[in-house]
Amino acid sequence: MFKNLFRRDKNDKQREEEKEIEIVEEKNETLEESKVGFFGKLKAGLDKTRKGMTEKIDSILKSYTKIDEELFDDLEEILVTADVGINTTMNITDNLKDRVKEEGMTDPQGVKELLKEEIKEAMRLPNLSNTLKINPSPAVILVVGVNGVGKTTTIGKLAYNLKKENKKVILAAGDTFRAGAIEQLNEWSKRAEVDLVTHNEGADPAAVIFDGIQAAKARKCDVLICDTAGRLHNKKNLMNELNKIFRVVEREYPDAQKEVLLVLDATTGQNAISQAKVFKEVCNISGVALTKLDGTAKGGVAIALQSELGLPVKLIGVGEKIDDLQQFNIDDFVDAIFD
Ligand SMILES: Nc1nc2c(ncn2[C@@H]2O[C@H](COP(=O)(O)OP(=O)(O)OP(=O)(O)O)[C@@H](O)[C@H]2O)c(=O)[nH]1
Ligand SMILES: [Mg+2]
Repeated sequence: MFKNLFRRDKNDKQREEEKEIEIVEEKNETLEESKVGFFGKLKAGLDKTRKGMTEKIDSILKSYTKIDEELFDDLEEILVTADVGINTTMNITDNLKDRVKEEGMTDPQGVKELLKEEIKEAMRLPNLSNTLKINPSPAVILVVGVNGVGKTTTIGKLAYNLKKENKKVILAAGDTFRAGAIEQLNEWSKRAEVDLVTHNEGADPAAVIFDGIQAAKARKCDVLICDTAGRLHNKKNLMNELNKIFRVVEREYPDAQKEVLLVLDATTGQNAISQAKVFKEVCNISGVALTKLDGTAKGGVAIALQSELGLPVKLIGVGEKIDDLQQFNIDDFVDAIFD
């Protein structure tokens, strides 16, 4: 009797364990699937950059029988054309030449793997992380950038992603300047199912951010994301306007994590780099969201931003849909371009 009971117990236990194993396997599969989905989307989004860079590199390397100076010149041209930037390109190829010499490499085909490693190395920044500064909560993300780069869209997508991670998110419609901007953010807040704080068109942006902070505190939100106007300023006006907002955040939310996220449109290539330089002079940019990578061969901009300007790319836009924003990761990014 006891033996039977024990046996039944044991069988039950075994069944439970088997069930657990099944569940774990299922979970791993979904993890695998989402990893494949993530990487597939990244690869698709970087398709044009891959064609402009890796396919050209492949055909150049095939056309050489030995590694010489001319080969490096051709590689440099490809990198510069992909908007990697001249200084970064020179650094990468100088290091590449050293590595080729060190390893006594003679086959041009071997250069590709070394180049990939050197690009990753050039992008690695000491003491800088590619992860958004939002933990532990609460956090404020101020989203800045010029006209039409994708600020509002990126905010909508980011709110959606954070909500999926069970974070309580609130948006503040700090772009009170452009007609229709508040309504556009309202649409995104509905899609992402997060709250929104607004004032009327023409109101003081700093007052909207102030109210956003009060709402975030009262509703115990994890992340407050603030939209700002992308009007083309001169440097002084831009500085004054942003500094007013920063002062409100510092005063009203001193304990919150602060991320100043500069949105740049990858399709504008070197222009994006110039914008980054101006914003860097005006305020403390802590990260970049690089949008519209899906529509351009200029994905090399990400390499220049990291390596030349020391600005960590934190998010990348690979399409217009709500789930087309990804966290940036150096290895995934370079692998997606090269593999
Ligand atoms: N293909 C593609 N389009 C994008 C991406 N991100 C934004 N867009 C598009 O870029 C356009 C401008 O986006 P907005 O979010 O309105 O840009 P903004 O910076 O807020 O513009 P202003 O408010 O006028 O300063 C929209 O048509 C978006 O759909 C992206 O990653 N890929
Ligand atoms: Mg906008």
